[in-house]
Amino acid sequence: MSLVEINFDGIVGPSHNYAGLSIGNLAATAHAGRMSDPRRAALESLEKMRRNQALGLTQGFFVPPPRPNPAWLRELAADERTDRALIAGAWSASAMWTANAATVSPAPDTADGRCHLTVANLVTMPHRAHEWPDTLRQLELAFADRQHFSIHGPIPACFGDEGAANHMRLAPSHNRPGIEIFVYGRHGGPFPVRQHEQASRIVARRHGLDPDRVLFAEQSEDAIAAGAFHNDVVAVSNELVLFAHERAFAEPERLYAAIREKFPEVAIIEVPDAVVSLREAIRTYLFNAQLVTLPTGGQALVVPIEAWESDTVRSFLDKLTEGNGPIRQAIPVDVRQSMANGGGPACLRLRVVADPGTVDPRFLLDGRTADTIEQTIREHWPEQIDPSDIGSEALAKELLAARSTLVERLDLEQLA
Ligand code: SUG
Repeated sequence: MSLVEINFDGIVGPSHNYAGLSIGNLAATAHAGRMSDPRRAALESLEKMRRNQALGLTQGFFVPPPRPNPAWLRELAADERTDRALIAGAWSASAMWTANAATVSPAPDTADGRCHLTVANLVTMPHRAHEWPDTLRQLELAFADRQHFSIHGPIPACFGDEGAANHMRLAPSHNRPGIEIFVYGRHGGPFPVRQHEQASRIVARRHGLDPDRVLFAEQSEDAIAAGAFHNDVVAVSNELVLFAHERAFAEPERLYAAIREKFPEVAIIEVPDAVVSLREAIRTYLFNAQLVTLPTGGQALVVPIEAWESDTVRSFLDKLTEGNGPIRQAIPVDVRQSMANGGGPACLRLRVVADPGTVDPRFLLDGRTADTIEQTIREHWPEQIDPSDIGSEALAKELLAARSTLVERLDLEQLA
């Protein structure tokens, strides 16, 4: 059995829009009311998948859930008197950010030798709190092989859980035992804390992780207050590399010491505030990069184009990749439509370490599937959604039909 890292990207749904629903996510609130381009958004994210695959990486995907969510609108007893923000919540395409779909503990880390996934309850933001039932159905289908995977439902709603966006893993290679780091928030200044400590601890226990190989670290209040609503906006790890902003964690030295105790050979690349300020790091999403191991050796950082276009960040990246360190290459990608809602390259993917042969092949990308997805997007995704269109019955029908066409063409009618 060969365990590799598979990145499951969320195909951007046809309802992608800018309703500004995520308080504390500065990009999303700054773009509230702007016209969105769902077709472009979906094509940008598909292009990212194709490019990563061309690097020799294994690529999977999840399909968007039905939006506007008919079940959620029924539960809200929604009618013409209902608050517009609640209606917009039912229309959100936020499931595209699959880093928030689940927390994943690969088989080499768990007591029963299976890969464990806990679907994230996302309870802090109403527009995301109704994602998990559809996500769970999809995880149960994609990872139906019970010999290799164990899927857990959401943890109790009193503890906010936002999935892999607040979880990092360090291991000598993906297929060897590692340590798992759970990052939670306690204080967020003016903004809500979305990952609760108890949620992280419950996930670690459910997954059967060895307590000696688990670390819990508090995210710094500064980071959340500056707009890093998830840890993956200020830190990312891969194999034995941790790339983080100086102000990412409440007690960085303590965390780094605990990591070094387990893996003395770890490379911790901490970016000082004086080199790239927290504000610039969050504006450009430098850390919301995909840090990947290339089949040719060495690691690459797949960064948003916004980071590439910032003089400060670019000169940092040039120095980083010119040096003799583990990160050899920076690769810019254009996911501007997603970025305008606060979702960079790393938000758009869920990392699962698994043998691709144990995953339902309908969720793995190949050239033909990518062409089918592209054609469906070009034919059925709207070119524009004006936030004032949200609530329109005619548009709702069109969006649900577009999503159904995709699901049928991918032979995923179970998710209809
Ligand atoms: O939860 N934006 C998402 C962005 C998620 C980014 N994910 C990671 N960092 N892993 C969020 O804030 C905006 C949607 C809106 O406002 O309509 C939104 O939900």
